[in-house]
Amino acid sequence: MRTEAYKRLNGRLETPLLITGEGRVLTETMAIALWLEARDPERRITFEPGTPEADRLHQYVAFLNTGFTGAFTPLWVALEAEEASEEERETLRKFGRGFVAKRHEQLEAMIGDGNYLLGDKPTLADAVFAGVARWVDFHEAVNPHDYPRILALRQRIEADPAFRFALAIEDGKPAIGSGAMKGLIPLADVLRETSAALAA
Ligand SMILES: N[C@@H](CCC(=O)N[C@@H](CS)C(=O)NCC(=O)O)C(=O)O
Repeated sequence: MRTEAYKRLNGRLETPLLITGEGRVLTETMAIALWLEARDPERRITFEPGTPEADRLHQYVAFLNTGFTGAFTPLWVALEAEEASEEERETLRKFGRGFVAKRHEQLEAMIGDGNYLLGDKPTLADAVFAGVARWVDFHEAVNPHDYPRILALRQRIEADPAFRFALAIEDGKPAIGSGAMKGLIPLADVLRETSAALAA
């Protein structure tokens, strides 16, 4: 990802990044979420724009993408800042753990009695949640058992065959999905083809 080729697609060198069927590049989680919403007329993972359910979906995705995700920043910096002293790293870790705990308390209070964030079917909000919630294990930021609703939601999503399929693909392991995924293209090929298309 930290290459000149990737930089041409996203100058901020961040994921996620979507290349549409027409070859347009779209970055930023919220923009990609809204792109998906606009292409989900059957409302399998979203709700009809303008309805209270759609507003709540946007609220969840925004909270997860800003406050919840952002809380982990000091922990990532503690891990990645090459010039930081051990004392600075410990300070960052302390603040990071505090921020992550606060956002967990807030999310725990937001979660209702449904099986998923917005009732009884998994939506885009659950997908965004699942992508970030697992950072807790990596950083050992909080004790997951202190947040039983969040833990139960994670376990429910992580048991879903679609989640397990995505995880296997991410890990390069063999997996059988529903057939919706058409294939996996090496990043180098994507970058070469997209950069050439953008330059043309
Ligand atoms: N505002 C961006 C933030 C994206 C972001 O923070 N991506 C992280 C991974 S989830 C990243 O690519 N970090 C690059 C790095 O750490 O080098 C969005 O919502 O898409």
